[in-house]
This record gives sequence, structure tokens and C-alpha cells, in this order.
Amino acid sequence: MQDLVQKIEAYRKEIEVFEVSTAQQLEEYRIKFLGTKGIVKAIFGEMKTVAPENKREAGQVLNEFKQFAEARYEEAKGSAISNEQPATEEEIDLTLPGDPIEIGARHPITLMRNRIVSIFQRLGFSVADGPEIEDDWHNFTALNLPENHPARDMQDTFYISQNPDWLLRTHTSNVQIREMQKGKLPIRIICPGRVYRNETISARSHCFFHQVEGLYIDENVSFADLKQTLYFFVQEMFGKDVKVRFRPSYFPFTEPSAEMDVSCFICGGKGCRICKHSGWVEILGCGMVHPNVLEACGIDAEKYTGFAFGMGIERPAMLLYDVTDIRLFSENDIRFLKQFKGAT
Ligand code: 2U9
Repeated sequence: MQDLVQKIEAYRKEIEVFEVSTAQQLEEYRIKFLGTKGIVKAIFGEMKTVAPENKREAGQVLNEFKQFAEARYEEAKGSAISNEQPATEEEIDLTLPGDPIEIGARHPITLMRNRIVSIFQRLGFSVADGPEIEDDWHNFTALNLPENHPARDMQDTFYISQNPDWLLRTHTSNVQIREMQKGKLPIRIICPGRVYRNETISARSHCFFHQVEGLYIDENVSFADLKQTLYFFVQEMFGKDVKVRFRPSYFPFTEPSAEMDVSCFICGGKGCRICKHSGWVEILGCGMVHPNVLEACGIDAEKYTGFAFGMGIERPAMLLYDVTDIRLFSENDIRFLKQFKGAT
């Protein structure tokens, strides 16, 4: 036991005077004292020669020594790195290949949104943005949604508990309302963004999703303009052969209102699983902006008219990229996301 203590004392002294001011010296120190064949390891091996009644005390001495050796190393590491001389020109081999940079992928919802937006941009629409947390007026009242409309129900909309006048927007129409309030006409905007609805999460629906809505207001804007604009969009999106049909519908914020179907771009109209054997796929809702909406935003409904439309992004993205569960879009699973590398 006495032998061991003396040996450790000698090593301590050696450590104290060991020169560790460069990276090379530091590495020598590490190998000599802390390496797998180093002194600390070796001296721990001597425990087996210590008499059983001394083992406790010897263990303590050894541990203190080990901590001392490690602390010296850690302390020297910081200063050795800062003393390091930068590599000279001759030492840098510029011909070595660089570290590979992993390129990310655009999210499929972003890809789909960009496709939709760029088609409308070519028609002269510009992108507008607005808040996701909105007040009741911009999300509902200004859009001619009556006080007792089911969408206003707590069951369907997420309200902010601190202030029942605030909610998570249920559509991006709040952006159009805010643009209209600015009073600058004509308006030709496209509004992509995230929206929230209190729905049960499943493979087909989520409590948040993405939309693109559009709005065009000027003098003499007609339903014919609406039809031709959306027809152009569909041809650019799905190809020249695709057919469209409009079915009458109802939305509080448009009058008249319609839903637009395209001939199924999977089976070409013959009937398949995607179009539920009807040959048609519904892709958007649209209509002429209700005069009450124009007036609520201070626009003279006698002088100006406009059309609006709205579509979800998830559904066409699921069809295009063959995604069978909507939840994959928001789970951030790298195995899913990296499949979109290089996709457009
Ligand atoms: C203003 C006036 C009118 C936007 C419109 C629709 C019809 C529509 C749905 C498509 C699928 C929502 O994502 S979805 O569930 N939208 O059918 N949206 S007209 O109308 C507006 C918007 C703003 C000021």
C-alpha cells in the first residue's frame, strides 16, 4: 500500500511538470497517462496486489489520482488549442475532396403551393400574406358569415382561450379582407397559407392544412372572367386535354357560387378509384364576391365587382405525389421528406 502511494506521488509530480502547450504534447500526455495502455489504467491494475483491508483506502487514492490526471488534461486542452499554429500553406492539401454537403428537399406542400402560385403570378396576380391568429371580424363577420353559422361554433374553430374574440383563421380569406380594407383598387392577389379547423385527425383530414385563395376586384369583372381564369389555371396545372365543369354551390361570401371539377387526371375521365368512378375530381370553390363583403370593406359594390376562389393544397399534393396519409405532411419524418429531393 505504501508503495502504491509513493508511486502515485511520483506520477503526480511528473504530471505537474509535463509540458502540454501544443496539440502534439497534449496527445503525448493523453497517451502516456490516460490512454488504454497508460499509467492510470496500469496503476488501477495494481489494485489486485493490495491487501483486502487496504482496498477501500487504495481505491480512494487511485480515484483522486485519476481525477487529477484528467483535470490536467482538460485544463491543458483549452490552452493548447488556442496556442495552435495555423497550418502553413504547404500543409493544406487543396486537392483533397471537400466534405459532402447534404442538400435538403422542398416540402411537398411547398412544391404544390409554388406550382399553383406561379401559374396565377403569370396572369398578373401577386402574393399577399396575413396573420394566422385573427379576430372574429376579419375571419367571419366581414365575410358575411351570419352570427349563428356552424363554422363559428367552438366545435369547428379554435378560439384563443385568453380572448374569445381571437381565433386561428379557418381560411386565408382574412388576407383578402385586409387587402380590401387598404382601399387600393384594382386588387389581383393570391393568398397561400396555413389554416386551422377543429377536425378529428385521420389519414384524410387534419386540424391544420394549407390553402390558396385568390381575389380579383375591378370594374366590370364578370363570371366569364372567373371561368376563363380558372380554366387557364387548370390547363397549366393538368394539361391541355383536361375538361372542367362548374356546379352551382353556396358560400356566404360569394354569390353566385360554384364548385369546379376537372376531368380525372388519373384515368382521363374513364372512372377510377381516385374519382370514385365518376370521371370528375372536385378541386376548388369559387364565386362572385358578395356585395355585403365589398361594402364591409368600404368598397362601392355598385361600381366594383370581383371574383374569388379557394382550394386546398393537401389533396392535390396527395394525388400528385401518391401520399396516402395526410399526417405524413406534418410529422417531419426525414425518410418521407427526403423522397422529394429534386422534385418540382
Ligand atoms: C373574400 C371573398 C370571397 C374564397 C372562396 C371557396 C370558395 C372555397 C374551399 C376550397 C377547399 C376551402 O380549402 S377548402 O376547404 N374554398 O370553396 N373559397 S370562394 O372566397 C372569398 C375569399 C375572400 C374577400
